[in-house]
Amino acid sequence: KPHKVKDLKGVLRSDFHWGYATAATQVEGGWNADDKGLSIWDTFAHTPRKVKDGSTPDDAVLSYYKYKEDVALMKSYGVTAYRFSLSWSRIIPLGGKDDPVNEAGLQYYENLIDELLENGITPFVTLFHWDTPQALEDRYGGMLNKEMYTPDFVNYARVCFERLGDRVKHWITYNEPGVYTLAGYAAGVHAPARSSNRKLNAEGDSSTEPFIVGHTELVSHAYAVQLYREMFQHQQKGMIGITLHGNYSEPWDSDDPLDQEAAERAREFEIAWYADPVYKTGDYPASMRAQLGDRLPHFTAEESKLTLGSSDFYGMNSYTTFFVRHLDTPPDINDHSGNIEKLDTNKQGVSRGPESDTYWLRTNPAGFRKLLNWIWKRYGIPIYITENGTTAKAETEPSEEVLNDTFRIEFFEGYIGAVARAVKEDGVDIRSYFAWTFTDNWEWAAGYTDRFGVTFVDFESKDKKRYPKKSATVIRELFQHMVKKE
Ligand code: PNW
Repeated sequence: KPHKVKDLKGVLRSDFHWGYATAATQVEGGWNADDKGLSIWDTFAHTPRKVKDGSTPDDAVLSYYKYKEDVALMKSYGVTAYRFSLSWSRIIPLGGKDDPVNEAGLQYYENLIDELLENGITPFVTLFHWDTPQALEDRYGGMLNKEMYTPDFVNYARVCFERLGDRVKHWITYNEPGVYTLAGYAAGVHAPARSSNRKLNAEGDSSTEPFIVGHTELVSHAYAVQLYREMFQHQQKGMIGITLHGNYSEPWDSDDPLDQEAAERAREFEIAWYADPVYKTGDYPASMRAQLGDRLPHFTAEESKLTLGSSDFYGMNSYTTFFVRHLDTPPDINDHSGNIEKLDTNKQGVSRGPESDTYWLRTNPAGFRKLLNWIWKRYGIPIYITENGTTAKAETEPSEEVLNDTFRIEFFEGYIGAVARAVKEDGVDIRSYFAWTFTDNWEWAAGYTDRFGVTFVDFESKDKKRYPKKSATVIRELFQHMVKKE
């Protein structure tokens, strides 16, 4: 029984959506099945030394083949909703607006959506979760080329609205545009692996490309939303928006005004970069313009008008909190964080939280609650939490100890409790919570080594056998307790 949340009975609205989130590349497998085209992640994973364990997502969790079994398991976990992404190159193998649509690819998503609906589970569908068609990357440099890319993305969106929009009422255009740009074009550790860091053997210019690509994401998002609103929303009656990633930043020295400013600047570079144009001003934050000058693109009047208000909700992904300290030196040309230093402890030596199995991720539910408040105060639009979760150390086999995943259980008790307290005590409007993630999966450049699932997957077994962890039960109990009964 949920003990730490006794006082939170029925505080979440009766139509609150909760469940699990996944992404096509991380779970589907069937990487070339039924005429699927390649994505930049297929290319990346098949390049030596890019992925930690040398693995590929060729098979992943085989959910392309096992979706019925997965929906049944999810139903046994009690969910009301499931968030997943569509693979663009499965639907349009060559990606472009004049390239053919692949019926077999669409059929898979129709089957999955129908299976969910028959089981009373609401689909939340992400159009883009990082898997740009390789053909578009080759043809014109993908998102580096806004003029070529935008019509192709809008055409892909149109195909999805036309074919799936009778059944899908919750659309997300982009997942975490900021992680895509910084990991793919600055750090260079994600596809398409561009970076100024020549040690990576990469091409690219990290002082400009992340901001160019970010601008393409915002503008193409805005045009896809305009299309949905003008051509589909009236009849299909769905909602559409974007999901942004943000961790919380706390000042290293909470009494030092320079560290307080640095923490706010870090939040602006990480979150307001995308959120201010969409929800607040139609333009980038002043702190970014001040540091980056013309390396940050300028919105045309039309782009600005179209971007402001282009999301029906705030889609929020967040996992952790950092301490942030100001720097006295001028910003590096390849800095994307607002000229700050990120630290694991504050001035008093307090840790940002217990370590997971993922280097950047530590448990910190208090920071999550502060972030919910920061977003609510700055943007004032209903928040849909679309990802939140953790790995845990030493989950290597489905032993009794591993399946009784205490570390993950404590993470979810803390964070889901923080959601309910933000609603009850702080008055934040929160409408959904999707835990990351349903099963262990292919964690991008970390391969199969980082396990985020509430279901253990035996990747050695031919059929990727699934073993429920206890956290799945705890999450169900938490929401059964906290969601108001009609
Ligand atoms: C998200 N960070 O990525 C993605 O949406 C998922 O596909 C991914 O599996 C999940 O979180 C766990 O990594 C992130 O460094 C990657 O703060 C990096 C960060 C946050 C989210």
